[in-house]
Amino acid sequence: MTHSLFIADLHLCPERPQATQLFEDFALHTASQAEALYILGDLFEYWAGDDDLTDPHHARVARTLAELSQRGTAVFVMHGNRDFLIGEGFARAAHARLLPDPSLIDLYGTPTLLMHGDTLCSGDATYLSFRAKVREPAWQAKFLARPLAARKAEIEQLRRQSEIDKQMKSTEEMDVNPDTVDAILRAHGYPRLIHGHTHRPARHLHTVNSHDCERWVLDSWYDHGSYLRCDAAGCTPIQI
Ligand code: LP5
Ligand code: MN
Repeated sequence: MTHSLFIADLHLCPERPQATQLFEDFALHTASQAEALYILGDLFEYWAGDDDLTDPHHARVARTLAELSQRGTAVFVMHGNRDFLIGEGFARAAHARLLPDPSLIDLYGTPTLLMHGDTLCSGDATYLSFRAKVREPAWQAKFLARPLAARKAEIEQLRRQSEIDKQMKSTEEMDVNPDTVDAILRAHGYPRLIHGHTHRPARHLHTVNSHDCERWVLDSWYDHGSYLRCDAAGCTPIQI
């Protein structure tokens, strides 16, 4: 049956080669049977700019996606909070299309909203002000003009700071805000919602203005791989 697959939060990096191997096996044996593969953010542990395709690990991931696309599966990539600097250079190398966040698609007759999920965590004020800054085109142009090694060093520093900050945040602060989810569902005509980011895989039901909306949260790829398979009959989460 015609179907599409959804993944997020793989956090691929040279330091965890098993995850990259798992992703390659998944791409070429499982995703290649699907009509489309949607990567909803944080494919990489972090992305310092498309010139980082000189890293053999990153080039290998792009080649895998390009091969998947050549075998007939459409590949879509959405930015996550770790890899929002992915640009057209990566998209070209991976034969992928960059998807805006949010994107509303018709998934076998069911309107489905795709997001990374970070903007749903509206209680995380320090993160959201950081996000607003680094999503400014002028800030990005200035950052990308710096040497790659300096950018990577700054990102490593930021990663450490983020881990410290997260220890001071509550679980609720770092999870989605239910009112924000309801507002997004209302604004988009009560679709199904699929997102990642929180690493809390689940199926939730939101009843908004008497409309029942399904919300799927994708799993991360730390201990194992996982994907959501959707066809005209519905969606099923699968661990690998
Ligand atoms: O990623 P995760 O899930 O662990 O945590 C996120 C939020 N953290 C981040 C930071 C990323 O992990 C770091 C990698 C980003 C690479 C981007 C490349 C280009 C930018 C380079 C800038 C130097 O996204 C975390 C959330 C959590 O999700 C849950 O939703 O809480 O947010 C934070 O921890 C952010 C802090 O609260 C605020 C950090 C401010 C630090 C400012 C340092 C100065 C940087 C200069 C930039 C203007
Ligand atoms: Mn994320």
